[in-house]
Amino acid sequence: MDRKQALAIVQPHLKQSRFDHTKRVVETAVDLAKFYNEDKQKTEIAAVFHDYAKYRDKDEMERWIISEYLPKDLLHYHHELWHGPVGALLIKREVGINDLSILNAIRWHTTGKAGMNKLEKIIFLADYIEPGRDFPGVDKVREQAKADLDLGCWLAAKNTIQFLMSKNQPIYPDTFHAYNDLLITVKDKWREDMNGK
Ligand code: DGI
Ligand code: FE
Ligand code: FE
Repeated sequence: MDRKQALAIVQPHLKQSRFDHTKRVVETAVDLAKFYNEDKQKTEIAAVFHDYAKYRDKDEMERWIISEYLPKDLLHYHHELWHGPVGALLIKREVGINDLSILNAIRWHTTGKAGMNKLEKIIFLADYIEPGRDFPGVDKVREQAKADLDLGCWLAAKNTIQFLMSKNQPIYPDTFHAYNDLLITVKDKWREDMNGK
């Protein structure tokens, strides 16, 4: 499946504005994939389908979480978090994509998690920094994304946590786990830098 075919499959599932966002995420993710040596085709497909389930009915997503092997604690958090894990499941079922690395990148794209691999980090970050985003602090994250993938993801997780806290919103534990895990990596690099200079 190439990018064009994938976009044609996803389009009917999205509003125009979400489809435009998706195309920008694809461009951004492919850019990062080139920069960080990730497989271009996998990156493209993961990016195209990352928000596949964004407009599924809340009750339908709830039923999938209950009936399938998905983390039940999701039900105690905002339904905005469900479209990643449910999306991964539905893309496998409805589109027939079986590549686990693609499915996992989609699954974790909203919350992140500890121990993300390169493709997971690229989709997580591209979704945050695509040129249509105007989150507070996003320009700094864009800058860092090209300096260091882990630093970019860490800043994105940090900003999201700060934003959600400022709104007194609950935060899914995997987002904290992503933040903590990336912080260790980032700190190790800072230490190396300081020793090397
Ligand atoms: O689907 P998108 O709008 O492109 O972006 P997304 O998949 O990152 O999810 C959207 C929102 O989910 C994001 O703006 C913040 C919100 N959200 C709610 N609770 C949490 C959360 N995001 C994270 N990372 N962790 C949470 O616990
Ligand atoms: Fe999303
Ligand atoms: Fe998105």
